[in-house]
Amino acid sequence: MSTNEQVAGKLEAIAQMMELLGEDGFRVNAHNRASRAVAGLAEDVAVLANSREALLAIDGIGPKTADKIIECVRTGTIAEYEELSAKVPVGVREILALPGLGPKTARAMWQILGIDSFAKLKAAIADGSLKTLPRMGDKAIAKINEAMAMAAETAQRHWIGPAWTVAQRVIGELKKHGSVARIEPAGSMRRGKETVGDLDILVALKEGKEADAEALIAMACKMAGVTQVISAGVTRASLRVLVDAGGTRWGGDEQAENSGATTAHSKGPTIQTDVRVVPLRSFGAAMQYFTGSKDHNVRLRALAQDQGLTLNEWGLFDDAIWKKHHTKGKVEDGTDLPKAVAGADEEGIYAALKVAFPQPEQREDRGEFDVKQPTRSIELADIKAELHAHTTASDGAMTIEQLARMAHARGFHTIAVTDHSQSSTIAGGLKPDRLRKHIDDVHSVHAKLHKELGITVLAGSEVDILTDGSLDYKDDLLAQLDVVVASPHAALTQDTEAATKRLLKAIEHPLVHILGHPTGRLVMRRGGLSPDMARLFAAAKQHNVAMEINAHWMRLDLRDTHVRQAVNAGCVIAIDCDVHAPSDYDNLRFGVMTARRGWLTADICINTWDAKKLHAWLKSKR
Ligand code: DGT
Ligand code: CA
Ligand code: CA
Ligand code: ZN
Repeated sequence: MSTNEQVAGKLEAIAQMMELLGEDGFRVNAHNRASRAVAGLAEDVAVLANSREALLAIDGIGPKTADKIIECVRTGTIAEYEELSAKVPVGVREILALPGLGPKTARAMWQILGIDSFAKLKAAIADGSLKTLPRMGDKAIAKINEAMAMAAETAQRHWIGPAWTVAQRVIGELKKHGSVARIEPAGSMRRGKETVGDLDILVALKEGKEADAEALIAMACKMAGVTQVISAGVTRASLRVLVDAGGTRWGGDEQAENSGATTAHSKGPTIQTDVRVVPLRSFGAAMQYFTGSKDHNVRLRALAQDQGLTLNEWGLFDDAIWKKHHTKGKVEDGTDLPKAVAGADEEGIYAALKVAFPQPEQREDRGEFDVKQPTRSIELADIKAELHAHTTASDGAMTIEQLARMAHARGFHTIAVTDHSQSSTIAGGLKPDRLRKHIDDVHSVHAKLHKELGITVLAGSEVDILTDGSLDYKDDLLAQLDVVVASPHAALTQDTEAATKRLLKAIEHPLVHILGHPTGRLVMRRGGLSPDMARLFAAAKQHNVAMEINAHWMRLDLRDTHVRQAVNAGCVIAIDCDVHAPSDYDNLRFGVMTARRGWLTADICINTWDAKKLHAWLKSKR
């Protein structure tokens, strides 16, 4: 976490605790303003804090808050923060952090009913005492229940993005051991779930090197980032490993720090990581077993039973042979296995059981056993265009040219520049005049780079869908854009009816190509809109609008189940990275995994089309 985030977090926490103690609104606001000012700084606050004048020159920072910032930079904390923390229970702040619950309510719960934890809040809902508070009806209580459920999930699970980074780091470290033949992540990570409980990493050692298992496990326990060895044996270890969510605008926030996943000495959130060494001839069986899902495995084992076979993490065996081996008292540690029907690779297991090979992302017992003629799932390498990207003109970190060169380096034939529209003021949305100039700029970069690299750079916009469903620019301006991504950004608590009407109106707009992050949800953070998806997909099909899977791991919107619904409804899909910074291109894999969880095939994803087909499709709306 950067110092800026730390300082901003402390100031915000001071403001919250003051509010909970019923302090003067003016002081509360001063700390909130200072917190936002620090969070928004492009410079390092630790450097700025060398000069009190420099701090005071910043809008939102006053003499008192300047001193606290200097104190925080020098000592790592603020005395007032520590004093307030002693007075306000952590649980009360967790309650305040629930979306939709304000300080007045949290304070009343605490002061009147003594509620200072989720447990007590749940009890007060159960015994009806919460209802005695002012403005606390059934609707408000339902909202609190929903928010608590989301917070409980947050405490135990991790976004796939940061978890992926940890898994890759661990795999990279362990690969350095010369005896490793195979090493891969299994579990929910391999299935591409939007959140991951723990990491399951499987290793097989080269033939003749099996005795190195213990050394490899010892190496795993000593890796950088390991904060705790929960257990370690000859062939497996359970570790807690630091999750580095830094470097992204979502990462390292306070809520994650306060969650149960934090180590006692609080270096930041950690994820449980199970490393298992399995025999090379069982690697496929172990991958199958530990990839799950549990529901999928239950079905598959039953199918094996029906065919007189036993399926376990060591392989697929003839029932009689396995039982005989078992009753002879041989230990199933993998060193002494009977002859298997299959087990070295997953494909062999599914083939022997006469089940069409399901992609890991499909293994949720959602119809994968009924597939007769498998279709090829979309793959990362199929994606040839990025159609939702931001530049320094709004809130992106790259210029048009940098963005386009990166897209070309990724092997894309097309990149669409879609900066924010005027209503997104915080994101630096473009007023119509600036957009007109920006279109010209994009076109000149296109002229240059198309000649040099052959890439097509399109001028577009991510246009806000306003509360009533109208778009944020007039039609004559929209018509000048090569690509229009229409997205909801504000008023994300609208009811289903209003949200459905709003999004339908955008889909029906003849100049819209793509509906961006349709619900506006943030994984484990914000529920977003809950429109009638069936109606949206039907309209999208009718009006030839692509529904976006926003690939950022914090969004993944459409989500997997929505994708499945959209595929069945027959509308086209876009998978976009919503690029703001260079590393955002890497999020594409999460969008593709979500697509695969929704059984998407490449042909109905517009980003896989060749340049000619894609450009013709875009022009059909002009
Ligand atoms: P997570 O970690 O909560 O995100 O979800 P998973 O799916 O990674 O679950 P996890 O880590 O508990 O176990 C990994 C896989 O191992 C799971 O998908 C299926 C398999 N597995 C683990 N324990 C059992 C079990 O008791 N029975 C069966 N059938 N499978 C299990
Ligand atoms: Ca797991
Ligand atoms: Ca596990
Ligand atoms: Zn957006």
